[in-house]
Order: sequence, then C-alpha cells, then structure tokens
Amino acid sequence: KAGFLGGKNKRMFELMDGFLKNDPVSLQKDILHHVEYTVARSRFSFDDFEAYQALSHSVRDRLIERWHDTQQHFKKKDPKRLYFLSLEFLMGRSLSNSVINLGIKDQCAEALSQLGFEYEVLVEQEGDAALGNGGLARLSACQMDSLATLDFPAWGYGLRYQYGLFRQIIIDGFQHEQPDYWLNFGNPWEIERVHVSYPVKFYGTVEEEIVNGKKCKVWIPGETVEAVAYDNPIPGYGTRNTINLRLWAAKPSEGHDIESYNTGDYINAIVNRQKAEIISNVLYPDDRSYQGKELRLKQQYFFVSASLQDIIRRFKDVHDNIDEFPDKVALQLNDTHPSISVVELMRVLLDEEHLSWKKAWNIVKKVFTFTSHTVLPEALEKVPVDLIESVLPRHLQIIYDINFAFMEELKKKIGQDYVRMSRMSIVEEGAVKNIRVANLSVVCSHTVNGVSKAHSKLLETRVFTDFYELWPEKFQYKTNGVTQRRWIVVSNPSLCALISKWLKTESWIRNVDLLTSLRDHASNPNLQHEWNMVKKINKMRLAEYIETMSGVKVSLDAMFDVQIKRIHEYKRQFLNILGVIHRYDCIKNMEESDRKKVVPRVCIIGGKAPPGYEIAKKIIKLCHAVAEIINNDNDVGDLLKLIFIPDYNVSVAELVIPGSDLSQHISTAGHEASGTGSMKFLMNGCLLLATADGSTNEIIEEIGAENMFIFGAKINEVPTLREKKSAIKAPLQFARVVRMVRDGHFGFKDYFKSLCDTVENGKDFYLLGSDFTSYLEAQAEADKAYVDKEKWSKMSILCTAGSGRFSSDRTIEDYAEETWGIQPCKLPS
Ligand code: KOT
Repeated sequence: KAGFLGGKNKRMFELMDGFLKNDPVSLQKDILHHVEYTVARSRFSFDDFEAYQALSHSVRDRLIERWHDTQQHFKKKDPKRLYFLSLEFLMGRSLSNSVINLGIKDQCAEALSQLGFEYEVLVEQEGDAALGNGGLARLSACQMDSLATLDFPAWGYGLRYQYGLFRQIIIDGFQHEQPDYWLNFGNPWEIERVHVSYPVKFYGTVEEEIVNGKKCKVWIPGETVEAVAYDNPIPGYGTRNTINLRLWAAKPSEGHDIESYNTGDYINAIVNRQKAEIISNVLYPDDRSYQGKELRLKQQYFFVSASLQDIIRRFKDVHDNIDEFPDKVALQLNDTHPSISVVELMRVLLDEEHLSWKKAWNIVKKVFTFTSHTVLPEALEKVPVDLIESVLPRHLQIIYDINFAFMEELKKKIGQDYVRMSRMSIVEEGAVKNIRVANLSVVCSHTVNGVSKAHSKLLETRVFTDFYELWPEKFQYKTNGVTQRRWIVVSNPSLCALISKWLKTESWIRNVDLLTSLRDHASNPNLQHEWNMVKKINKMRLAEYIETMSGVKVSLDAMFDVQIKRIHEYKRQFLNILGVIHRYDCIKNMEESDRKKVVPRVCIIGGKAPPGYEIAKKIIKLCHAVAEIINNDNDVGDLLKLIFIPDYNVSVAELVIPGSDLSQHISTAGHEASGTGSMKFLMNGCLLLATADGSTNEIIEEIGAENMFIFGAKINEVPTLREKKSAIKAPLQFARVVRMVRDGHFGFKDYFKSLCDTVENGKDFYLLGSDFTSYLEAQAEADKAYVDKEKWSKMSILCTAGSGRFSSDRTIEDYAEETWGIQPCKLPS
C-alpha cells in the first residue's frame, strides 16, 4: 500500500512518467529491452522465437498497466461483480488477440519490420493455450473477451493445468495422443502471484464443537493443498478495461506431512509433498460420460474452494455485512463442473461465518446461476456418495441437508408423489448411491439456462421437466455467441479490411449489428468481386497448409467443404464420410463426358476423438482409409479430395474457417446443445449445410433457409423415427456405401465392422440412414448454388451480414441484464 502514501506517491509518478507509449520507436526500445533483460539474449542476435518472447513481454507490460488501473477502478466503484467459474478455458494464442484489442497491430508490425522481423511469423511462434476440450471451453474464452470489451466488472476463475488437451498425431491413419506440456517454453501471458494462495482441505473427519454456546461442525482435514494464483490479463477492445482470468495451480502446503518430517522420513516427506501438485496436472479429455473419478472431484473442489476464498476475501475487504454478498457477487456455473461451489459456500457461511441455515441458504440461492451445455443424459454428472464422503465429508452432510429441505418443500407443493420426488431428489438411490450434480445445480441456482432456444426447450421438456413444472420462472434461454474480434479481426484480416471499407467504419468490431448494412450491397458486383478475392486469398493459405501437412495438392476452384469439431457419433462425421464415398462412387460410375459437370470438392475433416472412445477413433481411421483411395485415383483427379487435418485446435480453426466455402453442422437433431463453430463460419461468409439442431434454427431465422442448405429429421421427429427405425429400410444408396466399407473397399474390413454395425441391423441410433437421402439432396443443392457464382457470392455476403446476433457481445449483454444483474464499470479513458 506504500504507493498511496502522499509524498511518495508524487515521486512515483515522476519516476514513471505516464503510460508506456505505443509508437513504433517506443515499441522497438521495449522489445530490445526485453530481448536483453528478460529473454537474456544479445540484442544483436536473436531468433524468431526470442523476438516473439520479447514482443510478448512488451505487450504484456501494456496489459499489466491497464489491468492495474481496471482493478483499482473496480475497487473504488465497488459494483456488483460477476465471477465466471469454469473448469475449462480454450484461449488459443494470446499475442495476436492482445495486439488487436490494444489497437497496436500496425505499430508492432512496423517496429518489427525495422528490426528485421515479420509480425505474422512471430505470431506463429506461439503455441495454443488449450486448457479445455471444445465448444464449452472456447465459449468461455469468447465470453471473457466480450466481458472485457463491454466493461463489465467480471473475473474468470479456473485451473492452470500443466498438461492441456492432448495433441493428436496420426500414424497410419490412427489417432495417437501425446501430452501437451504447454508450459515448456514459459508462458509470458501469466503473472504468478506467489502471495495469493489459499489452503484447500480434503478428506478427514467432521467433529462438533461449541462456539458461542452453539453447536458447530468442524472439519478436520486429512490433507491440505495450497492453491497459488496465476493471473491472465484479458484486454477489451476499444477500451482500457482489462479483466482477469485467475487460474489456480496446486502446490504442497507448508504443513504437508509434518508427521513424516518428525519421524525422520525426510525423503518420503519431500516425495509426498510433490504429490499435491497432481491435482492441477492434467485436463480431463471430455468423453461425455462421467465415471466418478476421485482426481476429477478433487480438481473441481480445489479450484472452487480457492476461488470462493478469494472472492469472499475481496468482498470482506470492503464490506462488513455478509448479508450484502448477493448485492455484490454473481457466481456463474459453467455447466455442472464447478457445482460443488454451492455446497462450499453453504459450508463457509454455516461453519466459518456461523450463519443460521436460513440466512446461509438465502444468500446461496441468490448468487448462483447455472448454464447447462448438453442434452446427452450420459453427460449429466453423477458422483458416488462414497467418493464424496471420503474426499469431502462435511459437504456430503450439507448436500443431505439441502436435499432434505428441498424434499420437504416439494412435498408441500406436490403432495406425496414419491415417484416424482425420487426423480427430482439430489440423491439417487440404487446399488451405487449417487449425487446428481445437475439436480443440485438447479435447486441451488436462481436461474437455469440452455445455450440455444431449441436446447432450452429440451431442458424444459426432457431433461429438467419436473423442475421446470415446479419453477418455470427459473428457466431462461441464452443463445451462444462468439467474438468477432478473434473470429474476424484476428483470423481474417483481409475480410476485416473489406467490411470496414464497405461500411465506411470500424465500429462493427464493437457493434456487430452494423454488419446488417452489408445486405444493401449483397448484389453489388464490385463488392462481390472483392469478396471473392478475399476468399481466394484465404483458400490459398489453407491450400498451402494442406499441402505441407498432407502432401496433397488441392485445386482452388474446388468448393472447400469443411467439418471441424470434436469427433462424436452424434456429430455424425461418419455421415459426412459416407456422403464422400457416395460422391466418389458416382464419379467412378459415370461416363467420362459427365464428369465435366461435376462440381469439384475438397472435403476437409478435422477433430480429436476422446482417447477412450473406440468408435470415434474408427471414424478417424475410416476418413484416412477413404482418403487414401480417393486421393490417389486418377479417374477422380481434382473432382474430389478428402483431407483429414490433424491436431485440430483454435489456431488451426483460425486458418481453416476463413478459407472455407461450405461448412457442415450435421448432428442428429436434438443432440447439439448449440454449436458455435457454425457461427464462426457464418461470420466469415461460409455457407452452412446443417440439420435443424441447436443454434441452426436461430441462424435460419436470421439469414433465411434459402441462404442455407438444411436437411434431415427435425428435433420432434427424432424420437418417433427411432422407435420405427427397425421397421424402415435404409435407402439403397446408404446400404450401398456402408456395404463398400464392410466389404473392405477401403481396406481394414475387420476393423470397420463394428463401426458399420452402429448404423445397420436396426441400430442406427443417430439416424444416419434415415437422413441420408435428404443429406445428399442438400449436398446437390450446394453444388448447384456453387456453380452460379453471383448467387453464391450473394449468399456468402448475406451470411456475414446476418451474423450479428451470434456475437458473444450480444450473449453477454443478455446475461448481464437478465441473469447476473451487473452493470458496466468503465475506466475513464
Ligand atoms: C461436456 C461435458 C459435460 C457436459 C457438457 C459438455 C460440453 C458441452 N462440452 N462442450 N459442450 C458444448 O458446449 C458448447 C457451448 O455451449 C455448445 O455449443 C455445444 O453444443 C456443446 O456440445
């Protein structure tokens, strides 16, 4: 606090004369300074990676200035704050994003070029921060960008995994997983806060004590681990506001295993200390099936406990009355993964603040909001009671108490309907007793929302029906969005410049609704021409990448047709591959003269399969096996290519999306909660071939079905189709392509048998067979549209023009107003 003492304060201002400057010469000085003193290389000799490090540190200095000012401002204004709790954040690269948000890209590029470096090359030196799996995690990252840009007083909290999402390598067409030790080369974007650390307790017993004449529970832990904070500044665009993403790392606590030291077992005591760090070691790959793993529960509680201690400390710095907590704090649960926090807050209020149950419960139910990101029943988290009892004994007691109170309330409302009560209970009875984390989250939150209109409806009618009937007012919908800063400005600079030129303003970068005025020019041949040039540049970049990576040369005249996302049966990459086989089969069987009429395609698939998900891995192998045959068939040539892009991640997406003509979002209707990939493609003027699932229906509302290729069963038709499917014969074309795989046309006959079995003999749970004909029709429509260049360009422009609704800025504004009750708190400029 010394800095705030009168006279000293003045002296400090004199010494640190204003903010760091952003002109190229000042940037050069800073870069060279960091080369010499941070990277410790000679300023006369450093390579691209070292230049990247020095540039990053220079940018980070600027972030830190803003970060300090923002935090100070928040403290002074004391607004209600949002704390976004998520076990996953998929941030990708920071340099390119920070430079854009700080508005210093041109200056950096100029500074570097005079030093003999190229900005674009340095950006490529950075590895991805992949502390998350897919959609949910990338959504958190986009939402952090919007929270900062819109000046909301928000913080993110998560875990600082040492190993991020596994790297995918492909050997002979098979996926192998490699560890992602992303911190190997240091991480300039984080600030270690050795003094911000909290003890987190595990195991042990619960005892009773008398405090102030009242009986109180005391948890005597069996193990204590220290949580240390690492701060990651998140800059807003066009504002000085810079918010914080605080990630926790596990470290041994001082008192750890004192017993062993006392008994002289020094070596073992040290070894045991290291074990504490395991908690934040590795991100769990998402396979959407919960197995009740002890380490996973410990990760969840570890980050939640540290975050709540931090949040309560910050609150108490300024407030004496804990009753005001809900006026100052909103706690957002990103799916059920952080939901143990509702129990932890109860525990702190009861056992440490000594509030009555009623008072504590009143606070808890006013602060939490819960967003669900799935409809798959197997993805709903359940934790065995035995496991909680051992790891968090006091929490189990509190869960039982919450459930008891809830059951009593329920009985009053619905009478003695025990069947319904047992469905709604937080405790699942059975051979293995489980805690239903989703039920706990619904009971303890004041709002529950899905991530698209369709998904929210399904939550109300299928997943949480009983709860919806009980508390309809709790349920909301919040359509997901993505940030146009990363998905246009950073990743597609040519399109960004073109849009600004035609709109005669850059304001759309903060106010994406302005894109709608592109509609007025959609038929303008000049815009269409420039639009197509931009697409061509991006296709060239992508084609070069494909060639370096796979050795396959692709034609720029071909339609680039892309499906990139995690591999899962419900996302139906298998349907895509079967469609490619069908296309191949048609080309092979047609007259030479007819081949001239075929619209050439480059079909691109990318994505990681969860390590234990056999069928998903087989889909990847099938893609490679089919590609091997097609790409080497001289009859086919440039008419059809199939490419698998390995190790799909945020940076790869930044390259692939701008270079795509068509993108596929073809999940079985009713399975994709939202899908945010489609929004990134839409912004970049790619046409969508999609089922009416998740966010697609809302995209249809915005840009019109006539500008998309929609196919397949609707959400409400799926259950009936499933019932009837054993009676319905799959179309002949479908049977034929599956037979080609079964018969070994692409090799590996035995290996693919179980994959083929998933779609035949009355199984086909994800309805590939029944959607196949309409899928092919939609594909034919896309071919037809592609040939008509004017029509295609117009549709493409209309996609970008209609993408405004799918900005995370809009999503965050909706949450701020309808869910969290927070207001912007902007730093004066
Ligand atoms: C993972 C495990 C359990 C529950 C949910 C998930 C999950 C859901 N992980 N990612 N998601 C995706 O979240 C996105 C953002 O809301 C959605 O767009 C997408 O449909 C989900 O699959």
